[in-house]
Amino acid sequence: MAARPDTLHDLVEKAGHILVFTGAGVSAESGIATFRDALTGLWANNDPQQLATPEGFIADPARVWGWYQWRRQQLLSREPNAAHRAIAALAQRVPKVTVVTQNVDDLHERAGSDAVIHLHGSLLTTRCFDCEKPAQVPVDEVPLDGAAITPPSCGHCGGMLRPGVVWFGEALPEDAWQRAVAAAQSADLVLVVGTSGLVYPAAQIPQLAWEGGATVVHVNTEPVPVAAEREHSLVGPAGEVLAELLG
Ligand code: BV8
Repeated sequence: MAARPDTLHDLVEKAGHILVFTGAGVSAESGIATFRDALTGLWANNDPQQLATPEGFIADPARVWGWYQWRRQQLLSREPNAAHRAIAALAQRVPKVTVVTQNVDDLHERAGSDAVIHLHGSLLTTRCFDCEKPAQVPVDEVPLDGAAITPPSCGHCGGMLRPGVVWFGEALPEDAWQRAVAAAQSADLVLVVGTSGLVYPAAQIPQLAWEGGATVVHVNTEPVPVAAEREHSLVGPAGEVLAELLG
């Protein structure tokens, strides 16, 4: 349903608790490829859903570790975009804003959002694949696009280090999940920004909020089919749409 923008502006002004639920599309204008985009360079012939799994890591640790090191390197040279900044600024004028992201980058934090809930972990953390102890690994070598890099060994048990992200087939962090569910149950407005809604259980969060009586506004470069009342689709790049809606 295409709501008149002024009614959506009213909803933002009157909201007590806004839940902002983001996916890879919110970072697209920062130059970070989304999951659905063809992987760039030498990764083009790899399927992220094969690489982003424990099985993919066990099968070829150097290829998976190299991919994540390359992605970390890319992230260090990227900046938050207007969408991240509009979301961060929202917290100055709404009593409560909760940001729940599927993304593993730190662009919401670098734009100024606090207490961001990461359902799929973080590209910037590392832990041991075996003993699960956290580890610090600099992105010192500049991995070439597509370079395979042997993962470092754990200082405690000698196991292989892995990125601190949630892979397909792995459980989401329980605390993050519970906090996201609680936010969905108490929000009165949900902005769903830049997600294809294909990955579960994360994709349940906007639905939970809608079932709790919230109004859901999708922001996406593609129209999102909206079947119910209290659901709207705004089409366009998140940076432009959010600057207009939240400006
Ligand atoms: C689990 C970290 C169980 C890694 C990622 C039903 C219930 C539960 C599970 C399942 C289920 N069905 C299937 C499953 C399994 C699986 C799953 O969902 N598979 C999918 C593919 C069908 N789920 C899991 O495996 C999850 N774990 O269920 O565990 C369990 C329980 C107990 C014990 C053991 C196991 C774990 C899933 C987490 C996977 N990890 N990321 C990494 O990043 O390398 S997911 C990955 O996809 C990213 O996090 C990404 O964010 C996420 C979702 O994708 P999107 O964010 O939506 O990005 P996408 O590219 O798809 O879309 C971008 C959108 O933006 C598009 O709509 C585009 O139009 C739009 N856009 C583009 N540019 C812009 C824009 N919009 C606005 N402005 C723009 N400029």
